[in-house]
Amino acid sequence: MVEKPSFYITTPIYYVNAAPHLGTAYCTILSDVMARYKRSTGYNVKFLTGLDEHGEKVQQAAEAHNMTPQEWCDSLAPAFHDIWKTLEISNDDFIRTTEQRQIDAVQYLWNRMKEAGYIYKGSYDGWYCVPEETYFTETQVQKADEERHTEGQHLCPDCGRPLERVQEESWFFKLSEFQDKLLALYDEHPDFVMPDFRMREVRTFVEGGLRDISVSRTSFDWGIPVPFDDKHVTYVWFDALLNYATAVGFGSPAMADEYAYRWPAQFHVVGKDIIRFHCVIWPAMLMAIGEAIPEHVFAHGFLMVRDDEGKNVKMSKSLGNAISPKDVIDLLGVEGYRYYFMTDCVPGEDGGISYGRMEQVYNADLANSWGNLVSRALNMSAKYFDGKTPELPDDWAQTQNPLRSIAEGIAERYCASMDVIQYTQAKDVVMELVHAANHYIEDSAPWSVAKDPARADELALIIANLLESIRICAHLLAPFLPSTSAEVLRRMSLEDEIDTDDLVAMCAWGGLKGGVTVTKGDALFPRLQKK
Ligand code: ME8
Repeated sequence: MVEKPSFYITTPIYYVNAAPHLGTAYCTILSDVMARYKRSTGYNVKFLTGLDEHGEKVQQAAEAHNMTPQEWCDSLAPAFHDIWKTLEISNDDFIRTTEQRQIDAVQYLWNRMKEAGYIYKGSYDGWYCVPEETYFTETQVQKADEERHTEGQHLCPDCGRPLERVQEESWFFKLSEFQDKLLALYDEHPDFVMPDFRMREVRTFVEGGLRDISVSRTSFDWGIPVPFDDKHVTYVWFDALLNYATAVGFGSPAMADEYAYRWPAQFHVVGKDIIRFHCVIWPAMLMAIGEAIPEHVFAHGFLMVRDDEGKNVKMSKSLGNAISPKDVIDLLGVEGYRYYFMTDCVPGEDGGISYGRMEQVYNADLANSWGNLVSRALNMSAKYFDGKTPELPDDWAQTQNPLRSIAEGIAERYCASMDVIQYTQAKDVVMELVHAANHYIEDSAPWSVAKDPARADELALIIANLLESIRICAHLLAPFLPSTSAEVLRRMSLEDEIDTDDLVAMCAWGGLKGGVTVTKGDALFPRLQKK
């Protein structure tokens, strides 16, 4: 048997400084849709998410709650597991950086780095932003302070929060030696960073020159000890980035086959805030120890809240405009939630979200179009064909009709968008068929055809064309609406098609089963009423 190709996709591992929020859920659903889509197109997928549990930020959050860092992490981890389960996240693994596998891998990394000659001991004297877990030089801070007129206060150039002065002995990683190699990587793989405009930003940054980075700390102890210098703990990002390799067996002799099969990853999905770590530091770390570089880093934008004047503002608790995942689930249900964020926010760009828009998208696409189509077609089939799909002649699928024309090549067009995470476009491809099918009902008026027994074959064909369109759309919508699609297929007695691994073949016109039970069922997406 030929082994399926591997597709390895990851989300960032989230800090356990607070409960999961809409932004972390957005990134995780984005990755989940890709994982589900790839499973349906014949890949053996590994989808990883997890938690970033070390570092000063987590230690401070624990102290603020009178807990040890480990107790604090253990107390928050279930909230992440729960929300991912609720949101139908299909991850195959969940890594926590306090697990033994990560400690072993990070210590192995240190030894490999030392052997390769890319680390050295020095002393760090500069600024540190704890919320961002990022170092800044004197010059960077001065420049940002001047621009912001901070009146002598030193604030983080990225997030604007107060900085900490750090003066300590530290191990350094020779990042400065990787400028040319990184530029060569970007030249050879222009889609290493997606979308394009992010690739250009990364290149410009690297062209500006790279400095060695401090990768260990001595002023606190919540981290993985450096194996040959136990006064030092690993800088949280040097630890966190490695999680992607750890989870597929980096450094573990027992997992050598798995590592060979899975590594490098196909996609790291991250937010735009952590691009430099993933597109500069991470590939340089891998180059230093001679490991393969991941194929793509996809950077998504941030969720912004649309205010009353239609302007996008950052979602924040202090502005009082933060929306919690639970609020959205209460309004739209889990499937409506997934559909809204995946099809209405353009991946890669900042997304302006609002309750008004959520209701609009839900009602227009899910209640009035998709839900309504399924309900009308299934009802008519059950009503006119005695609770069944119509009995069909062998050649029924050869007959030309407007739906069949749209369905031809639909899976290929959809895949072209899905492969590059253009979900909004992929959704438009499917919706074209959904809308056409709704129009087809009006145009063909099955209720009048049904009145004339002489037109029974015509009626069977109309209903078959509708059901076949629904079958295809259910498959294509499955990554966004997994439960709904499974339910639609079950209602048409097509349970064996759920979880297909050959989407394109599955979407070829003509797969409908004739003469099998059809279940009407409840409305899939009841219309939201204006409050
Ligand atoms: O950075 N809109 O973890 P983190 C969309 N531990 N996405 C958002 C968002 C928003 N408003 N706010 C956050 C870390 N995110 C590190 C990662 S990986 C080796 C280590 C998402 O908990 C976005 O994907 O701060 C961002 O990159 C991620 O949450 C940061 O999560």
